[in-house]
Parts: sequence; C-alpha cells; structure tokens
Amino acid sequence: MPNRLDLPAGFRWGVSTAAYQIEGAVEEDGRGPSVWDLFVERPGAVKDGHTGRVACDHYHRYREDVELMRGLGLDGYRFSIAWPRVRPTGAGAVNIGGLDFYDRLVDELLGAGITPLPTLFHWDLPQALEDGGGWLARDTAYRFAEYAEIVVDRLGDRVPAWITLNEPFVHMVFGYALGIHAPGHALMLDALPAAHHQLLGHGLAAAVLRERGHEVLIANNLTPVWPASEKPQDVAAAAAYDALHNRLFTDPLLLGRYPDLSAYGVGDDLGGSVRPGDLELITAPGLDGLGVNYYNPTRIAAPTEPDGLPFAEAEIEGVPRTAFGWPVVPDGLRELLVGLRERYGSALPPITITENGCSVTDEPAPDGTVHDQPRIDYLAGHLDALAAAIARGVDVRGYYTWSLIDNFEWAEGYHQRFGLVHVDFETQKRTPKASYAWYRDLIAAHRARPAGKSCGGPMGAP
Ligand code: GBH
Repeated sequence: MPNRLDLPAGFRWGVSTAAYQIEGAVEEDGRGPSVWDLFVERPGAVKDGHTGRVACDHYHRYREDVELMRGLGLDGYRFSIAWPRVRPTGAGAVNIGGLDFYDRLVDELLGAGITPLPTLFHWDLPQALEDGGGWLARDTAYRFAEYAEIVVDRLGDRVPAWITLNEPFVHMVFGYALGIHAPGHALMLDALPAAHHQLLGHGLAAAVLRERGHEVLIANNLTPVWPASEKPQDVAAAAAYDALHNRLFTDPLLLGRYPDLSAYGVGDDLGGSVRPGDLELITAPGLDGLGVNYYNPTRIAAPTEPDGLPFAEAEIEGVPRTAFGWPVVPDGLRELLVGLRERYGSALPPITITENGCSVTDEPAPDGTVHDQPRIDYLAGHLDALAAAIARGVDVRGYYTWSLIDNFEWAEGYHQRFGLVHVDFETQKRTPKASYAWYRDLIAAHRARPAGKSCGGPMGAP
C-alpha cells in the first residue's frame, strides 16, 4: 500500500483559511459590511453570540501568521479575499485601502517562499449586493466578474492561480435553503437559483482570469454518498442526494449540463434561473484544476417524513467522530477521488485538495503544549488515502489542510478548533500544536526522500 511519503515529487503542501474567519478589523481601511457582519448580530444565529469582529486579528498579525507558515515549510497558502474590502458596496467605487492589505500579504508570502492561492469568494458577500437579492439575483454574477478583474489587475503580477468560489453547495444550502449561515434565508428548493448564479459568476470570472493568462480553480465540497441499504428506495435517495450535493456543482463545469433533478420536481432551468447560453458561459472558460474540500462521506436513506425532499440523512455508525461530531472516514477520500475519475474521465482536470481537516477539543496543557493527536491521526489517514488514489491513477497536485489557525467557525463561533496552531482568543497568543510539528516534519521528510514520479502543471509547480 502506498502511503503519504509516496506522494509524487513536486506535490504541493499548503494550509487554508478564509477572510471572515481570521481577519477581524471589519471596519478598517474602508471595508464595507458583508452579509456575515449582519448575520452574526441576529440573536441565536451564532453560538454564544460570537462574531468575526476581531477573530484572529490576522489583519494586524499577518506577518506573525506568515512566519508560522514559513516554519511549516509550505509551498502554498490558500486564503480568501474579502469582496467588501475591495469594493465595499459590491458595485461602486474600488477601495484601494482594502486592496493594499492583500498586496502586503502577497508580498509577505512571496518573501517567505510561499505561493499565494487566493479564493475570491468565501461567503462574505457585500451586504449592499444582498440588499439587491444576493446570489438569488443574476446581477450578482456580473458584479463578481468585475470584482475578479479589479483584484487580478492589482495582484495578478504576483499571483499565478485563483480559486473563484468556495463551496457553492454549502453556501446555497446553509445560506439560502436552511438559513443557518448568512444571509440566513430558509427557502428550501427555492434557493436553487443561488446555485446557478454562483456558477455563472464563476464562469464570468474564470473568463476574465484566463484571458489574462491565469490559472483558475473552484473549491467544491464533495462527499461520497452511501445508500443506507441496498433497497432500491435507499439507492434512489442516494442518487438524488448525489445530484444535489456533488453533480449540481461539477456536471455543469465539466460536462456543460445540469444533472437530473427531477426527484426534486425541479427542471434543468433551476427554477427558471438558467437562460440560453448560460451553460456555455460556465463551461467554456475551462478549469485548470478542481479544488476538492473533503471532510466525510454522507449516508442517505429514503425519506421517512414527507418534508418534500427525496432523501433523509442517516448516521454512519462504527467510526470515530471529530469534536464536531463528524464521522472520520479517511478512505472516503480515496473513494471520492477514484469516483470522480470514473465519472468524468478525461473531462476531469487535475485535482488539488483545497480543504481537509478536523476539529479537536484541544487546550494547551500546563506546560503550554497542545496535544492534538486526533488531528494527527486524521491528517495521516487522509494523506495515506490520497496516496492510494494517486496510485490508482487520479491526478492530485496538492493538499491544503484546513486550517492554519483556530478561527471563527461560522455558526459554531469559536467553539470548534480546526487549527494546526492554537489561538487564545482573549490574548491572541498563537501556540503551535503537536500537529503543527507533525505536518512540518512530514513536509520535510517528503521533500527529502529520493524523487519519485514528478507532478507538474497547475499551481505553479516548476
Ligand atoms: C468548510 O465547510 C468551509 O469552507 C470552512 O470555511 C469551514 O471552516 C470548514 O469547512 C470547517 O467546517 O453532518 O457530520 O455529515 C465545510 C462544510 C458541511 C462539511 C457539513 C461537513 C457535514 C458533516 N461542511 N458537513 S456531517
């Protein structure tokens, strides 16, 4: 069995974060309000009323955080750019002060030998655009492409590759269908236009970026879907769930069509939002890489209650759980990647794992060390599964673990800790955990081993 040390030469090691989860400084240097700034003020929206107003104060401490990255020996850093810093109302004047921050960050990263991999949208839409309908409005897709152009004009001389969207599925479901994330709409299936408009925004932005010679990725959170039994009803429910979670966000990009959503009573115009020529706009620019965020598989059964959905989620039993309660199934990553290769064949671009990690209840011991062995086990298992997928012929170019530092975990506030580095949110003191040293040593050991098969191409690998 191949293991993580068998990952190809040139394989890119990284960590991931997102703007609202780490930056703080929400009113600084002309930043406008985002949907998250308003959502966190809603009573009960976030555990214990936590907000991202200060978060990890990364906006002021980015040099220290880049030093932590340098200490890991990373190839790349995936972070997100806050749209409301760059264009506070989403449509009006550009805010140079906001762009300046990312300019400083990019230079700091390059000085540390780390390639910046920015995500343009990690859920923090300018509130002014939400007031005009947010991603339910087609117009937002065009504003997104303008924003992409503004950013690439400023940073494109130093940034080779870009991720357009983070997890459009989660944003649609949590933000627009269930209302547990900003902007907090509970529209159920009427949220589907938010899927199409995000994908349209991706396509329009991808065209801008690729015209300028840049590499383009999207980060989809994908999950292997397990039917709860072999009963035809469970198998059909699993197929319906797979269409919504996985295919809805990958088929249009790679195959130029939406999947069959008839189990939802929805046509392939996604609630009337798809116009002639749109799929072309989504597919035509092409993708240099598919970003995959993987956390766990999903087990699906036929619905028991008539809630209008053609599936019900079922528990995965007999596996460890993270502090968040998510099942730990490392081999699900191999299964997912091999499955993507089987489904899309030569239409599948090279893959980068843009997120993978787990929350652990870890507080510093009296001696100041943080023993997060469950995180080490999680990362090791998933990296071994990744090596197994590569050995089966899947082209995977890099791995960005979620996350560098403990941060604002959306509706969970600061209660779930995903970092390789512990953050004391009272003092902002950073303490590298045991997993930090483990990851650093793994990267060094992988680089030091006799070179195997090389992997080049996207993501700036030489
Ligand atoms: C990502 O979302 C986000 O991109 C990132 O901002 C976030 O901080 C990070 O992950 C950690 O949450 O019900 O047990 O089957 C992850 C989206 C959605 C993945 C819920 C796991 C279900 C777990 N997640 N999902 S379970």
